[in-house]
Amino acid sequence: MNAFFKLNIMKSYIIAFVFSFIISCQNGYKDVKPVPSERQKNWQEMEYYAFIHFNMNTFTNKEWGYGDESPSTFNPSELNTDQWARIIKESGMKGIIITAKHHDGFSLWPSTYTEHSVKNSPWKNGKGDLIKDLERSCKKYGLKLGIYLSPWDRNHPDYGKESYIKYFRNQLTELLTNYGEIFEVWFDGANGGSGYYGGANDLRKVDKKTYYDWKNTHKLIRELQPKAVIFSDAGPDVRWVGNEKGYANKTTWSNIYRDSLYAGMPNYNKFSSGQEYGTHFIPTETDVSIRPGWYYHPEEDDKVKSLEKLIDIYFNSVGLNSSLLLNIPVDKRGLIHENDAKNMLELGRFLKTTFSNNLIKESKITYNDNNHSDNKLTDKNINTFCAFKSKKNNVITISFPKLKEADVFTISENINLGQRIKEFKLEVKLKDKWVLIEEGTTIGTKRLIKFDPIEFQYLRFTIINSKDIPLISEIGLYKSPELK
Ligand code: FUL
Repeated sequence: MNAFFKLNIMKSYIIAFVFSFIISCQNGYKDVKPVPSERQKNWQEMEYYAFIHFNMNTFTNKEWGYGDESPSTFNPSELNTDQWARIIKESGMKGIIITAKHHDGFSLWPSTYTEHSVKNSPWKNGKGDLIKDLERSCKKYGLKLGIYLSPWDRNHPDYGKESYIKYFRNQLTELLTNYGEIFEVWFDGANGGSGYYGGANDLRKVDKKTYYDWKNTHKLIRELQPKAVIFSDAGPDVRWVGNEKGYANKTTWSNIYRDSLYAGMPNYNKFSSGQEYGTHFIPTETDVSIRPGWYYHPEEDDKVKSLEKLIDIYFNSVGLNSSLLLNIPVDKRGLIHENDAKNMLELGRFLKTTFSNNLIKESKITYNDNNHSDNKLTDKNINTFCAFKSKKNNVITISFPKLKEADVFTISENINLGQRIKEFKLEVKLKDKWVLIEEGTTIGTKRLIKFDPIEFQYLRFTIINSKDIPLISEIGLYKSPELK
């Protein structure tokens, strides 16, 4: 290679290096990979949204239908998607994910690819389209719409064969082209087993790793709905928290070694806290039902989770670097039951009141390294943040001119530049002594710390250890309303 050629290669290396450095630096701070995609950033802002399990099982009083149910069984008497959307909106949620098709294969829209759908039900004389109704109601109430399409179909004769994948993608295409913008596509990990399968009544097992050819299904979704996040145990955008109780892990890294995961894998929950050095950014979603079952069962009318329980779930999901997908089992009438509505609305009011007044705005904020300007931490903008100078022992101190009562502390990292914090503690000064309120590990998008109401003048938050210099976007201190 001659000298001229070598020089040119070196030049292009230098240009590429400078260019990638510019790209990876925002506001002068280098990101710590992996970082969220645009669609993940938008999704992450939603925090709290509804799941609706309403389908054939609502009418057969089951959790999992076999696939042999007659479409004539689906017959809600007062179905009103506006009622769902109004209550969900008033409860403070940002969207709705609907079970368009559950494992029994019944489709809530008049799919052209199957007879097993609302088009053969008595509801609206077979002229109804529940997904269309819901799309309209979501628009009316300013909510986003998401779709649950079960990969497992116990009705379809081809389930287990290659031809079923074509059917699955055809249905997906209908859902992703006819109902406006979809914010999330939800794929269940439960698949393969006994079923009706068009009358075969047999057992069909599939290789969960390979059968669905997920790579090409994801490609299709990206083409049809580029802004939608895709959920499954393995992501690629949002992953399962690993339990259905409503509780995220105390340690939750959004980073994970994605290639070690697949949907429906055994012992999934072992991976649910993520890994500090995971290669992909895939935050968790916490799904839980407001009742014991996912579907409506009249015998559970008095088993709706209480306000206290729902608050605890909210703080342990949204407050642990996850999102909360709260399931509402719509009843046989096609309405959110009064008992569920009551507790959902109470939670909405509680959250609204709690987070309406950030007491930190009345305080003076100081930092151990004097490197910051205050208002960045309370402006509700993730892109304005405080960067510390070192990775260890950074302290934010909050001082009030006189005693203040509070019981909730919140803190957020600028995850757009990568999740970093791995150890922290929160203390308040009582009678000249620092008293520990909470110590923990990860923060990520949001950490909510709830403690017994306490009066104090000084509070300090110490970021003990961090992967790289911590970038803090927001902090908050609140006093929640008393529960009656
Ligand atoms: C599970 C399903 O099998 C349940 O029926 C429900 O849909 C839940 C959200 O996911 O895996």
